[in-house]
Amino acid sequence: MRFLLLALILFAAGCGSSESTEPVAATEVQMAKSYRFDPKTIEIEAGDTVTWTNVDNFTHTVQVDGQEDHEVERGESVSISFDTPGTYHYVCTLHSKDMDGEVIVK
Ligand SMILES: [Cu+2]
Repeated sequence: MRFLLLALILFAAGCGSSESTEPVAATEVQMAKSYRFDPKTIEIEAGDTVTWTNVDNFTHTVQVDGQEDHEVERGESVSISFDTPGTYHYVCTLHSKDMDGEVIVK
């Protein structure tokens, strides 16, 4: 019985780390293999700067709330500051079906 309980807890933890959209307190987002933003939803403080780094094998972009589209080639990164609290939706305009996320500014 104890073993079963432990297995269930490990299973739940495993699920949480892979495809979770729970906000993560972070200012670094990876454009991970393949076609993913990781973590997808982040939570920051007003005035923080978020850096997206492309570690995938393809060029991606970061466009926040329909504003300027930043192209990020393999191995490069882009940094954007958020001064005003709110929830900002961002997307890779090249792969908008697969790649999007949110920045929650407190
Ligand atoms: Cu992309």
